[in-house]
Amino acid sequence: MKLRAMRIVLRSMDPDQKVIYSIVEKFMKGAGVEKGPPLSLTEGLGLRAREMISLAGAGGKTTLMFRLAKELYLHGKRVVTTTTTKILEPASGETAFLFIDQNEKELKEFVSTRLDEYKHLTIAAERLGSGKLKGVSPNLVNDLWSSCKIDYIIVETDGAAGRPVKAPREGEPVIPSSTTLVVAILGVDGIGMEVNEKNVFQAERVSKLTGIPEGGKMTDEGMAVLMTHSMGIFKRAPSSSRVIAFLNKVDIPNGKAKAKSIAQKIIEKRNPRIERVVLGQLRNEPPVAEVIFA
Ligand SMILES: Nc1nc2c(ncn2[C@@H]2O[C@H](COP(=O)(O)OP(=O)(O)OP(=O)(O)O)[C@@H](O)[C@H]2O)c(=O)[nH]1
Ligand SMILES: [Mg+2]
Repeated sequence: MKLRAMRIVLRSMDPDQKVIYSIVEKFMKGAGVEKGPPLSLTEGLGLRAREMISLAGAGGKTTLMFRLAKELYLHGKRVVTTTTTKILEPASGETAFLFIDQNEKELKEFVSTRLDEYKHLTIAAERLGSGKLKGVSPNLVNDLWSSCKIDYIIVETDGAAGRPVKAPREGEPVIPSSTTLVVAILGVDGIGMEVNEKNVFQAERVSKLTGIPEGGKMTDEGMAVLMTHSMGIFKRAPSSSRVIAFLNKVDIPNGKAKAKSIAQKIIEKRNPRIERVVLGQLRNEPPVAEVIFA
């Protein structure tokens, strides 16, 4: 068994098994066994053969959406990217084709007839003046999922105005009910930031949930509360969906240590919905730095 794969197994084992495997792992390290290949996003997120993936939170949703779509596209999958809120218009190279139409029937017709040709389509309802695209209804996303031959739909379901930390407002995130996997994202650069409207999205709500006063500094505990609280990042995740916590930007100075301390606090909170914590660096290689199983 490859060393990395073994670490992943270790976290979900009973204590006796863990001891035995730890010994084997130490032996393999000592014997100079090479580390397994870096994890892809598909492996890190534990994606199944077909998924509707909803992205919520702050600090990397759009970056994750297009990076994951590219990875899946390169593996020959049929992928649709879209949003139920707003996204920045994809740069050239981020999507094979961008189709914009306010008429949902037209959008559906385009996906069902052209996805085989393009393999990756981004769809939206409208181009907004701000360089952003207005998204589609969650009903359309559900409809596409049930009626078109799509391997993966990736949906940005939340907005944070570019900040690394947020607390959702009433009605956020807008997660389609057929979602199979919710990826709840926070940027680890949020740790140490002053909780104010400039740094975090919805500072007042963040303060209320975490107990950190406005003007105080965000902590690892505060980030873990935002991730795990019933009114936190993955609120409104359908009960049938899996949930993964994704701590992004571990490439920043001290980022991995920050991410690990948040991950530790998340695991301690034992939220039964969170199946794993992924430490990510979406603008670097490899995109998955580590996976910690709850
Ligand atoms: N250092 C670093 N920066 C990143 C990483 N991933 C994303 N970013 C940057 O973080 C900022 C926010 O990323 P987005 O992907 O736009 O985040 P978002 O969650 O979609 O943000 P909103 O749509 O505004 O809610 C951008 O400037 C990205 O370039 C990363 O892994 N490391
Ligand atoms: Mg975005």
